[in-house]
Amino acid sequence: MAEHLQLYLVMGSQNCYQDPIEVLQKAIQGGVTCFQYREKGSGAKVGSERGELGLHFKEACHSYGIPFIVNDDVNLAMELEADGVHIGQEDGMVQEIRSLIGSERLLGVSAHNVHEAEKAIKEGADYIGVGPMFHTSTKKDTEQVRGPIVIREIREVFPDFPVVGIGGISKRNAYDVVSSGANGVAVISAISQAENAIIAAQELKQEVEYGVLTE
Ligand code: 3NM
Repeated sequence: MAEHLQLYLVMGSQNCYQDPIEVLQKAIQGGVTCFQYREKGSGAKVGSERGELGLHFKEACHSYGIPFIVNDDVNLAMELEADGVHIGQEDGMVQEIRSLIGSERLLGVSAHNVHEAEKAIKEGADYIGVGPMFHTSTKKDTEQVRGPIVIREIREVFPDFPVVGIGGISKRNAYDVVSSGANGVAVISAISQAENAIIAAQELKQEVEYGVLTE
């Protein structure tokens, strides 16, 4: 799991200035190792269009051999035969979601501090997403920014559990997140709104690799 978290792209059509499928394909070519379909917020597709786009995303992920995870929506994840689901603190009980998706699918959980991390891990998460690392304008209802220090705090208690940082991460600060102990970085805008998603992913990947070396 930890390897998949190196460069994790989270995205829906509402995050893109260019064709979302092309953005995803380029991002994977540039080095993205995992993808989360997060069709959410203003301008997001609903109903059958949401499902159809998800299917295209899944095909793109699988043609390059990376996991396809669905944000929040267990029904959509099952319908699309996704590789996993990612849930927030408010999206339901970890154990309950686990019983719905089975042991084969991945379950990611957002955590904002050591306490939430501990709970998610004990309840059976496969990885945790910790944020916000930095200020972000992409998600409006984030918790207070405490930065990569939270990753260090979680690492002290769970030295080996798969952890990815999220929130305001760019090529300028990805190194700080990984050198603090995260297995990788999760981004929305740094790739989805880049002029060239291939280059954006390559540059981020380089910072992650550098961070892993000096951790
Ligand atoms: N979750 P960007 S921050 C989806 O803190 C999400 O849990 C967050 O977008 C959290 O990479 C965030 O554009 C948005 O800052 C990340």
